[in-house]
Order: sequence, then structure tokens, then C-alpha cells
Amino acid sequence: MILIKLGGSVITDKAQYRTFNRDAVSRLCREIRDSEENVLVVHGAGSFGHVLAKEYSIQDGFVDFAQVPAVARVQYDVRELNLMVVREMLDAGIPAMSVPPGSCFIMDDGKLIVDNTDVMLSASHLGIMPVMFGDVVFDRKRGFGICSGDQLMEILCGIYSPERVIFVSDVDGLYDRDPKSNPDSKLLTEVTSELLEKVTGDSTIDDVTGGVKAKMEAMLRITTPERDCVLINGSVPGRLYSILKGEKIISTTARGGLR
Ligand code: IP8
Repeated sequence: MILIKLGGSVITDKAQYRTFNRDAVSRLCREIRDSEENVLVVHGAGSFGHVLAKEYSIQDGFVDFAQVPAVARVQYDVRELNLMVVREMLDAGIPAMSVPPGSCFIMDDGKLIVDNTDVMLSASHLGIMPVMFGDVVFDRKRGFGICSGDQLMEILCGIYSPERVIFVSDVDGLYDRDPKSNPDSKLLTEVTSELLEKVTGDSTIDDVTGGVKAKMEAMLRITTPERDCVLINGSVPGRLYSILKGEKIISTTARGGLR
């Protein structure tokens, strides 16, 4: 099985509140279908989650009641995004269903607790893809918090033991310096814990769940001696299909675990 995260940067326009990139999602779903691989998809929140979550500091947990309407609103927005993603999958001929983490799971001081896997495994056994996503989740200690798609990826690796893991974003991979402010920055084809320490800058700090470096750390945690984790650019047509078919493409591979 191959575990894929469709990042918020590719499925939404991150600069415009609640803007869905339908064409890109539709194409990515067709690339998944055409590959004929057994795939499980998680997706990020993009502008359906991060804009309001940041404004109301939802990632910090309960501070005052002014946050409460925003908690409800972000839950609504990311569910709407999820249903649009699931819709594109169904239209591509992939049986998929919405599994909202905020309605199935709880967090404990920021740590996601997944003690009931019945729903997702029942769907998987029937050949239906349970599609989870970055969500607002209630937290036993903090009241509520943000569970990122990257956190879900780590948990799902423990449950499904995928052979391969792919993170799909809108960049070719990780650069040695922020490519937006350094035109001569170089793409790193491989990243280890040691190399990551030397990388400077982070172009996506608007995310309440961290930027590209935090993503790379999550990716490194997912790697095992048998399993690499690859970051690819899903805005370029055909790249997801190619990597699913085992072809070599422009990308960054995380390897060797996080030290
Ligand atoms: O986009 C964040 O998930 P991510 C979820 O995977 C929310 O980091 C609600 C901001």
C-alpha cells in the first residue's frame, strides 16, 4: 500500500481564504486511478484551515471564548474541503469516504490518540478509501487543538505499514536555502537528519502546523530502514502518476530517521 498526503498548497490556493483547486485535485485523482496502485490519501487544510486557525490561535488550545465560533467554523470549512476532495475521487471512479478526525479521535496535550480504528479498517477492507485530513480536534488538556495531516500520516504508518509514503506539495522538494529569496538555492535530492540541520529559511511559516522544515522532520520520523518518504511537486502534471509507477522524478527523499 502507498500512503499519500495531498498538501494544502496543491489542493487549495493558500493565499485566498477557502479557495479550492478543483482542476489540480481532479487531475491528481485521475493520476492515482490510472496508476492502479493501492493508495490511501490524507490531505491538508490549506486556506480552508490555516487562515482562521492562525487568526484565532486555535493551535494553542482554549484561551478565551472568542475562539469558539472559529473552532466551529474551521471544522465546517475543512469538512467542506474534504467532501470536495472525496467528490473528485468518486468522479474519478475511486470509492472513497470522508472520515473526519475531529469526530472520531481525541488529542491529549497535543498528541493525537487513535484508539479506535474500526471505521477506517472496515472501509479499507471493503475497498473504500477512508479519506482523513488536517482538522480541529478536541484535546483533553487544552480544550481543542489542531491535528495536522502530517500527524495523521505518522499514525497511519503505524496502522497500515505502507511500503511507500509520498508527500505532494507545490514545490519540487526541499532546497538548501529558501528558494523564494535565494535564486541560486539548490534542490536537495536526499535529506537526512544531519543535512536538515544545515537547511536555512522556511518559506511557508503561515501554516499553524509549521513550514517545510517541520514537514521534513515529520517525513524523517516516518522513514524506516525499509521505507523512504518522498516529497514531490503535484502542481506538475504527471509527477504523481510517474512516482506511483516507480519512475524516477524530480523530488526530495527523506532517509534514515530523525535523530
Ligand atoms: O494542513 C492543518 O492541517 P495541515 C489543519 O495538514 C488545520 O497542516 C485545521 C489548520
